[in-house]
Amino acid sequence: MSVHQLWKFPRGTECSEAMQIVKNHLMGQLSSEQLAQLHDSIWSYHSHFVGADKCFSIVMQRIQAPIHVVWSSVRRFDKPQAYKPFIRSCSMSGDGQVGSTRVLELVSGLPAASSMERLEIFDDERHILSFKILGGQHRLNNYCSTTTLHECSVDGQLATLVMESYVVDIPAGNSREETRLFADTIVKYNLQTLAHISEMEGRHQSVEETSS
Ligand code: A8S
Repeated sequence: MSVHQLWKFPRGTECSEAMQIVKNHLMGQLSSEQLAQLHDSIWSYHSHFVGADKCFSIVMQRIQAPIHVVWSSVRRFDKPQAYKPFIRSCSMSGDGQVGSTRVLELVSGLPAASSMERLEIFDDERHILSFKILGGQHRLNNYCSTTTLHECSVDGQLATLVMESYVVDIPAGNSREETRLFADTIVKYNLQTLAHISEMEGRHQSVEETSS
């Protein structure tokens, strides 16, 4: 069984099997100590129930900026274009809490024009955001993603580990691998942009702190 065929088992013996799949996937990128620390979060937020016609993936990004700086961009459900370069505009309905929806217009040149999305989980304290795609002009039906942020340190400096996992229907005429490659490319690009702007903001804030 590979990572994209992960099943969410009830807690118990099989649970460790599901965890193992995610862990194998993240192994090269994290030490076993870090994996142990992230165990509960991976289990609760990143091991999804995945049917045969669906595709699952998890992407990680280390950011050399404190967690509050990274979260200040991720938490803005009304402003995803701040770090998602393919989004041209966003209009949100609701108060920014769970159940709020947003309609996105995308930049040109993509095989997609718009997306309608609903906020599913929003936890300001634990730094968790999850949204689900309800519709739009694109091919990623029933896309549902969860992003969690984790404090870590890189060379003794406060840093952030971002984990983003998703489940999506495999479109007719495409393979699971094609679907995963397409969505992973977008998610990785978003997270690299998030790293770039957070690291700039983090440096800006630490300069202000030392000069004040
Ligand atoms: C996100 C993640 C993804 C967004 C994809 C994968 C999308 O916004 C783009 C192109 C598509 O074909 C699908 O966190 C869709 O936003 C850029 C419109 C959903």
